[in-house]
Amino acid sequence: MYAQNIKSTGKRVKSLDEMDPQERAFQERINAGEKIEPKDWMPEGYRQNLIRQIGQHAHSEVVGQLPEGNWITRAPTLERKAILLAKVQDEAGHGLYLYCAAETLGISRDEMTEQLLDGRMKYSSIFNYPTLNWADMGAVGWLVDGAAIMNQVALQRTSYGPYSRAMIRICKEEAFHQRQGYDIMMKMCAGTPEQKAMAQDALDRLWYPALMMFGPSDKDSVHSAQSMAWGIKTMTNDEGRQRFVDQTVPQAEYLGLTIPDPDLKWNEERGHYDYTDPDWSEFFAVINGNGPCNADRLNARRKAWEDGAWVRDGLMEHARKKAARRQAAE
Ligand code: BYC
Repeated sequence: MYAQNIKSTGKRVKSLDEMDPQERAFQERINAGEKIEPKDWMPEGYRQNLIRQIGQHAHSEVVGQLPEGNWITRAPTLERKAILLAKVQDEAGHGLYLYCAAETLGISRDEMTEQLLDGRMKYSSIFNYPTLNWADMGAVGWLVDGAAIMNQVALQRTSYGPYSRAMIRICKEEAFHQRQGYDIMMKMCAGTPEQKAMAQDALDRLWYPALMMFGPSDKDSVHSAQSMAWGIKTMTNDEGRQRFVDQTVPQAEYLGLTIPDPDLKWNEERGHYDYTDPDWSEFFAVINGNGPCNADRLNARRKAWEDGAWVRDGLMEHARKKAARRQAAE
């Protein structure tokens, strides 16, 4: 795969012959399917690209708690409340695994947070859409976690060891998240006509934002060619999106819901569904800070960071005193 144009992106990456010996040895390890570990030599571009992707992924997990956290107090039953609470706690844990994986590349969590708050780092576009009612909790679990897991299953094979191991743990929990969302949708679709209409409305609003989670179309993807050559990504954005559509259409049929795409149809020749792409101008507006909830999400993160300053300061002071005591005893 390396040293070729990724057909759809047209972006070219270096061939083995164009690499210096160290870079070439690194690329050969990747091509042989070896994992790269934190103390191994790696090209600076590999390190930076991983920090970008893992950092964004970590921020997405943490920001992703906001739209669902909003519904914990309003869950319709004690059981639903307990399940949603557990799911939102899992997202916090996923964020922590991922921040730790990024830290092995030489960036601190404080730096990543600063970069999020000043706009240098992104988080997933999907969390810039509001969750308006309980049906959205079903649709988020079903579609958003469904899209996330489709991407993350592929990332279990990523070339960087700490990221790959974090993904394996995360995928186990993510499968439960997707099922709990689908379970809410099943309940609502078997309920009153009003409940089924709420489920359809949630699908109508979240379908295209879920498709956007896989990133821009391959021809507009900036990083795919190099990330695929380095084994950071193991599928392109359009491949992931197609897999998600193929998996989700039969699930919508089972629920008796209609995907909001009049041109969606099975293509016998390709062995896949044909579908309509999202509105890419909306996608770029959202990732550039102009989605419906961008300001709210960042304000919530900023407030949490500022309100937590005394805890971080206290922990640092405690660590400093402990180290000083240890040193005095030696
Ligand atoms: N949203 O070159 P491209 C979850 C940016 S959360 C925002 O194709 P790449 C969950 C991209 O960063 C799931 N930005 O990028 C949590 C780049 O901009 P920069 C989160 C996006 O990285 C709680 C530019 O567009 N999952 O599981 O090769 C509750 C060009 O894109 C998006 C991950 O983060 C987007 N959707 O491919 C429930 C998975 N798409 O950085 C669920 C890890 C693209 O140059 N990430 N951009 O300024 C990936 O797999 C890849 O980063 C992507 C994009 C496939 C998302």
